[in-house]
Parts: sequence; C-alpha cells; structure tokens
Amino acid sequence: MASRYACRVSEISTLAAAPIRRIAHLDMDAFYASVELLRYPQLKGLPVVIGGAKRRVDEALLAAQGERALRFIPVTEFPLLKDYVGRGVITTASYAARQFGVGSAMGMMKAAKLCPQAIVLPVDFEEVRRYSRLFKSTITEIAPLMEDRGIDEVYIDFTDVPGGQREGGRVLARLIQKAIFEATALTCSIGVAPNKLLAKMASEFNKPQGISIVYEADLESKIWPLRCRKINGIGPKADANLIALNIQTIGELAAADPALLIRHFGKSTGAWLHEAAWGRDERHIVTESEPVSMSRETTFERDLDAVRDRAALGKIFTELCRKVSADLQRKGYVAKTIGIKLRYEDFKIATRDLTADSYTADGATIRQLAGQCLKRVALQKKLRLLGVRASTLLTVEQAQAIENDPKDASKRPAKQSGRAQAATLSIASNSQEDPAQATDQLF
Ligand code: TTP
Ligand code: MG
Ligand code: MG
Repeated sequence: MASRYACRVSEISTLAAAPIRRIAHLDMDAFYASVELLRYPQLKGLPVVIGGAKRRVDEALLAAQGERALRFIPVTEFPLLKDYVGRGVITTASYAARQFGVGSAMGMMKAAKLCPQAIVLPVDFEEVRRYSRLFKSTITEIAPLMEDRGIDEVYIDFTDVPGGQREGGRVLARLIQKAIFEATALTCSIGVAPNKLLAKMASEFNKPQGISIVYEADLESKIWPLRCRKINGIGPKADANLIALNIQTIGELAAADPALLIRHFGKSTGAWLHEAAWGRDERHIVTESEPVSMSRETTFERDLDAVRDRAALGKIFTELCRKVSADLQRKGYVAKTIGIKLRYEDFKIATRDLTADSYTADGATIRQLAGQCLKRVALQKKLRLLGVRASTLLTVEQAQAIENDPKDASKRPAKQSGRAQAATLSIASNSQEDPAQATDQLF
C-alpha cells in the first residue's frame, strides 16, 4: 500500500515538473522598410513606403563613395509618392506611413492619395536576405529550435530554453529582442503562447516592438473577440463563407456546431476550423538544415534524339541552367559543383558532375560547366529526361568571406558575372553507361 502511494506521489511530482509547452512567433517590424532605413537614417520617423524601381542616383553614389555616403543625401532629395508614376504596389510601409492608412499590397496610386508626402524607396533583396539570415542566426544561438517561416518570421520553441518559462516566456522574448537589436539594429515583435496558431496571432497584438503572452486561459478574452480572418489559414474566401453562415468572430466559430462546419467546408477543414477556434494546435516546430543542392529537371513529352532534336534539347538545357541559377540567386547561394542527369528511353540513368575551382550562381557559367559534363555522356540513345544540379553550396556571405580571406586565395569564388574559370578540378561519374561511348554530338 505504502509503495503504491509513493509511486503516485512521484508520478505527480514528475507531472508538475514537466515544463509547459511555450511556442513563440517572431515577426520583424516593417521589415523591408526598416532595412532601408538603416541605410538612410535621415529618414527615420518619416513616412516611407517600399516599392518601385532602383534609384540610379544612389547606385552611382554607392559605387563611387560607399554605403556611408547614402546617409548624407538630404531628405528633400528623395522621391515622393505624389510624384510617382507607374502602376506598382507597395510591399510595405514604415509605421509612420501606416498612420495614413498605407500598407502592404496597396497600389502606389491609391497610397499616393492617402499619403502624398511619403518617401518611396526600392527594395534591395540582397540586403533584406542578409538581414533575414542575421536575425535568424541570432535567434538560433539563443534558442536552437527555430522554424523558418519566410523572410521575416519564425516560430521558436521556448519550452526548454532558459528564460522560456519565466513570466510566460516574456523574459526570453525580451532577451531575443535585445540580441536581434544589437546584431541588426532592427526591431521585432514576439507572441508567446501554448502553440503556433495562438503565437502567430499574439505576435501581432503589440506591434511594433511588442511582446505579448497568451495563456490557455486567455482564449475567451483575447482570441474569441477577433475576426475569423486572424486565424492563420483562414483566407478571404473561407472568411466570406463563414460570414455567409453569420460567423464573424472566432468566438462565434467556436460556438458553431462542428457538424455544420463539416457540412460546409468538408471533413478535414471543418474539423480544423472548430479546433482552431478553440485554440488547439499540436503542430511541432520543424527545423530545417541548409540545402545541400538545388536542381531542376524535366521529363520530355516524347523521347528526344540528341541529333535530330538538338535545337529543342539545347533550349531546354539552357533553360534548366537558367532556372538553377535563378534558384541559387533567389535563395542567396553559390555553387561549386555542377552536375547533369539524363534518363534514357530504356530508363537507364547517367549522371556526371564537375567541380570548378570557384563558386558561382551565374547562369552562363552554370551552362558552360553543365555543357562540359554533357561531353562525357553517351548520347546515342534517345532521352526521356534531362536535369541540372548545383551542389557544394555556400551562402553568398560565406563565399564572400572566403574571397576576402587573403590566406585562402585558392577558394576564391568567381565574380558573379564571370565565365567559369578553369573548371576541371575533378570529373565524377556514376553512370550505368560506358563512358567510352561518349560522342561529340552535343546540343
Ligand atoms: P510582413 O511581416 O507581413 O510585414 P512587415 O514586416 O513589413 O510589417 P509588420 O511590422 O506588420 O510585420 O511582411 C514582411 C515583408 O514581406 C515586408 O516587409 C515586405 C514583404 N511583403 C511583400 O512583399 N508583399 C506583401 O504583400 C507583404 C504582406 C509583405
Ligand atoms: Mg513583419
Ligand atoms: Mg511577416
């Protein structure tokens, strides 16, 4: 009897000691605009919108005098929204501009009516990506379980991180905000809650530079008064359907009969809507490692012959290289190894790759390297599929760091626009074909 009792006590104490699941959602404040304001501190506090094309005058100044010169451009020299001609949309607006009702995805013309005095700046994707990486690596140094949710937001598992349970996670949230500010001079907002769904909503509650904690018990007071649209996953269409059912708020959704929701939205969405309205979400944080390669391939509508369909194959091949190049550039990577993959009409596969002595993301360079790989495969049989792969990846920043290291000149990356430099360090193959059969018939 006594031992059973002891066992019960230990069970209870184990339960009591188990930390509460705390998930944070962190979102940068007016991200693109804030990144530009670092470059132009003279515009701080002014209404600024991001959109439109690059300013040539800044480009010239940047090239001639470097980044620091930009901060001395007089405020009066910046283009204003009222003078903007064109049909573009705004990607984001500084908080000073938002007071005039200007915001993301709004047409420039409409925004100009609301806030003609706003300054228009273009986005610099490379800079935005650099800051995106910087704030994310700052987070993972403190809290390793992070899920990347796009350019300016992440989920973080606070549960087992020091400070993650103090004041409902506020202590850790404050620490992360401070670390990000020290690393980037940018501000962010953080919501901490028992799950992703609630954390995502919470991060918006006190923007900008806000922290908000949502406990399970806050569901009724903080979540239920919100409009259904605030649930991440309820888009304009689902929202309109809910409104048609006279369901406007999350509280009304929670009160709705699940059977009615299932009738209107199907089994899985209907059930999910009910769970979401009750603040239930079991999804875990999904961490992702850096990509090891990026590739593009295409299966042809009919098998193609290297001689007869040479022109078509050449075009497809170049296009695949262009896409791999665009993928690398969009994600901010450079590659040192370029490979090709062929599938023949008999479904046999041949691959070749080639490691250059420099890194690149340039389409023409990739095409040239892939072309060299192609010289080493047999092309007598018809082809079903063609693929191009870039591997041995580095981020642009890592590659630049190597380039700037005078001790390691051998690893210097190629200039982005340059042709491949001596690209024949190693030729690897794992083909089921006999390399001796290689022909010179290239497309
Ligand atoms: P958001 O996080 O939605 O917006 P934001 O960071 O500008 O402002 P907030 O303080 O409210 O979070 O988007 C992040 C960036 O993504 C934003 O700075 C610009 C870009 N973006 C677009 O390009 N188009 C869009 O429609 C939206 C919403 C954002
Ligand atoms: Mg943001
Ligand atoms: Mg965001």
